Amino acid sequence: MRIGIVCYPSVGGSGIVATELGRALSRRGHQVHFITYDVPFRLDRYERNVSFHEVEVPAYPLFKYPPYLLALTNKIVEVCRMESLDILHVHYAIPHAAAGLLARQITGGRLRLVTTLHGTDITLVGSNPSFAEIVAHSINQSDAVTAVSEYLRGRTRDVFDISRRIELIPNFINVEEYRRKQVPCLRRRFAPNGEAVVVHISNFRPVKRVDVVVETFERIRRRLPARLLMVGDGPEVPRACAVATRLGVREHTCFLGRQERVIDLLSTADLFLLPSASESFGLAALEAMACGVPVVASRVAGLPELIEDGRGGCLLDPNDVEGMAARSVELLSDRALHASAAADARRRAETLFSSERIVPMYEELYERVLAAAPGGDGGW
Ligand code: GMT
Repeated sequence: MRIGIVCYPSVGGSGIVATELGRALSRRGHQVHFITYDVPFRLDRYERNVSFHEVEVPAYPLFKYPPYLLALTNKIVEVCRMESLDILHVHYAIPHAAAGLLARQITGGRLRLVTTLHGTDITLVGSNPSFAEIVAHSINQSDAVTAVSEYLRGRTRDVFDISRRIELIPNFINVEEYRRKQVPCLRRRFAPNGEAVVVHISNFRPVKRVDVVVETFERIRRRLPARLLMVGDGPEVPRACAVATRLGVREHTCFLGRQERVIDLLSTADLFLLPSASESFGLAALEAMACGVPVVASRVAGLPELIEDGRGGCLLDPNDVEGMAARSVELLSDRALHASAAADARRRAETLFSSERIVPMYEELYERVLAAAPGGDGGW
């Protein structure tokens, strides 16, 4: 198949999933065309069957807001004509699904539009009255729609008037690439005296509750020696730093900023903290699990679909900081318990969320959509 993929190329779960999907599809013999405003950040080397088409948004003094939607639509149309795309798969509804619809209309032909909903495109941003009508319309008019968790599928139906079937296809990970490695030099650098290493990775937005990460860590440190690695960048970094200083754990906390390759860092970690207010899926937690890192997280949104409480991780009320710290200390102070949680986490990633299991679901969806009449219901 000739498949166009639209996504946000910056660091973020939806872009990572779209890029990994494209790479996996190309290895399975499909022609994949990324149509994005920058090279997706995990697309860092030449890959057979993969091309990149840059969306350039022209600046003009009249434009207070750069017309990204129009430039993207125009590029999709160009690529569709040049490469005879069969499928356009857009990740993150805003504004990618609307661009896809418009491009399908302009090309007037056989292009089929698949939209994958990732989370905040529905929960935080999409439900904003400024976007709700266009998001609902784009979902209803796509040839097929997928959501990354049962939670997100339900929320989408609750928030919008949806007539279209939404398929559940969970996020996935390349479990061959994401596995624990030996990195003794990093371990020595971050935990020179044998401290426990606690990690958090995110885009440091308010929904991630990075202040709670630091508060939990401070409570862990009251009971055992530990270091905290904060990986990623975003608006809440200064707040997390201020909380660490106020609680007296700043010197035990490393802010590492944006990191392209997190496997080495996760291989150094003993525990992953994710006390988010909401998480449609929680891809960063899956990356940790694949590297054999137990996860302590909030029992909210899609996280219970990813993490099994008591096996490879723990789920707690998002406000139960003391509970999160207590469960973390339990895991970090009992070697046998930790080893079995690490093995459970890895096993769950392998059995339920491997690319071998999930990528064929997308292929099968594309085939059904191509076999159905245009504007049909994805072959159902
Ligand atoms: O968190 C965001 O706003 C960014 C968004 C993204 O593009 O990474 O994250 C969402 O999509 C990810 C990939 O499907 C999910 O793993 C995240 O849970 C989801 N974020 C939220 O629901 C808050």
